[in-house]
Amino acid sequence: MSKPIYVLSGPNLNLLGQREPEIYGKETLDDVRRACELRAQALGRSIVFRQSNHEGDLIDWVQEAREAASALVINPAGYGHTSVALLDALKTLSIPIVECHLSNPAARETFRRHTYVSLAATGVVSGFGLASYELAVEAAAGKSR
Ligand code: CA2
Repeated sequence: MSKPIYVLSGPNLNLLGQREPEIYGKETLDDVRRACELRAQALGRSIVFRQSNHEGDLIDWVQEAREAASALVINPAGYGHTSVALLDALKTLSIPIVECHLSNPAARETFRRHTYVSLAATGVVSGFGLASYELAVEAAAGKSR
């Protein structure tokens, strides 16, 4: 049995479905969790799905994933654009890392064009709403065992 794929979401994503549906979609984070579980199950894999508004929680979970996960999917949200500490944690992993965004940050404000997380990511999925997470889980499963 493989280790689970960790699926981590950063700040404000707990509000998904309640604000700015034209950018982030109308689904809630619980809908995203269910979709990821189903996609992982179809691939014979499992997930650990967590969200936090706190940078330190995300860093602790990335460190946990070093031993406990087969691959990591992360939507770092705003911290992707700001957090060298999160990048440093990600760089300690030797498992595949898939960066995931609901929107396409490259098509938005210029400050969203750079993410520190991309420097550690195996690949990036952006712009497909909830399906970005499903595709990211699929990519993570395909890159790990
Ligand atoms: O498109 C994404 O998934 C982002 O990671 C979302 C971040 C943003 O800072 C990134 O540039 C792109 C923002 C998440 C905010 O989440 C909200 C959810 C519901 C309502 C308002 C914000």
